[in-house]
Amino acid sequence: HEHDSGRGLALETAKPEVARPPLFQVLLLNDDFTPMDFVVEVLRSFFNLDQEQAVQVMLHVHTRGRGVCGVFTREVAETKVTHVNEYSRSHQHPLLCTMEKL
Ligand code: NFA
Repeated sequence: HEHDSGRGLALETAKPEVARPPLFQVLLLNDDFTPMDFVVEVLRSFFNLDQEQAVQVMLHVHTRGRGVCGVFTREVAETKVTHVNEYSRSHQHPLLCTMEKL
């Protein structure tokens, strides 16, 4: 019978490297209509930011046009985008959430 795996001693003992999944930024886009308090509430409830972080990100989006809410794997990012956009629409606000590969 054959018992040699053929990998050899060096590879047999090597640390198993685990592939890191691609990461995606989730962003909010500025608009002229969504209330600042609503954006802060979104950042706190969907992205787990505290009040100070949420106000900082909201003001960054307000002044620069767009800003990063967080960095996630693909499925988590897609779910955040869908939930934030459905929540904004359900409150009749035009706030837009998007994602971009890092
Ligand atoms: N620009 C919006 C306002 O002046 C606030 C806002 C900030 C909207 C961040 C969207 C994103 N009411």
